[in-house]
Amino acid sequence: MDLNDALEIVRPHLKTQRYEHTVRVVDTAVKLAKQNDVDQHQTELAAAFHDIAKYHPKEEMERTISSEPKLPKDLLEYHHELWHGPVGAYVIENKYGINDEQILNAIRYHTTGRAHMGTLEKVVFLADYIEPGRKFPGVDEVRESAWKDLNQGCRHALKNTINFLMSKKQPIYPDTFQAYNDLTRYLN
Ligand code: DGI
Ligand code: FE
Ligand code: FE
Ligand code: FE
Repeated sequence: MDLNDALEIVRPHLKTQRYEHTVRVVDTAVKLAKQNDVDQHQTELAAAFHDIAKYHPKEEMERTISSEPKLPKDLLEYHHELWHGPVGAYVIENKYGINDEQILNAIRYHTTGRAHMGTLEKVVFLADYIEPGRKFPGVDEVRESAWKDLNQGCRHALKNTINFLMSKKQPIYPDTFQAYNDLTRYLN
């Protein structure tokens, strides 16, 4: 499967603006991958598929999470925005036959991050945050750190997300804190 096959598969799952976001994430992720010695083909597939479940019906995602033993049940206690990563990885593996664990993990953890992310996971996580269409407050500073250092960029994006969620009095998924703590322990 190449990038064009992946984009053709994902396109009907998305609205136009989400598809355009996906194409920009691919482009940004490939640039980050080149700087960080990550395989381009894996990067293209992970980025192309990362939001495949974004518009899948909530009820369907809830059923998948409840019935699939490998999916963490605690997701159901958190905002449904967090479901499309793990469910997307499940769909990609079971419906489209992709069994590259690095690609699946990059899709699975693209929203929350987690402790001990692999380099491909970091690339997709950060590309999703900094792609040129993003207008979050503080995103330019994250862009600057991202191009200097992948780990600093990820920590910066996590910090902004945690601050943003706290300011809205939203619960924060444990993987998000663990991703932040993990990066903070080995960065200064
Ligand atoms: O799917 P995208 O919009 O491209 O981006 P994404 O998958 O990173 O989703 C971003 C949304 O997820 C954004 O509204 C913030 C939210 N989010 C990220 N981490 C957490 C979170 N929401 C909660 N409640 N808890 C988290 O830890
Ligand atoms: Fe997403
Ligand atoms: Fe994200
Ligand atoms: Fe995205």
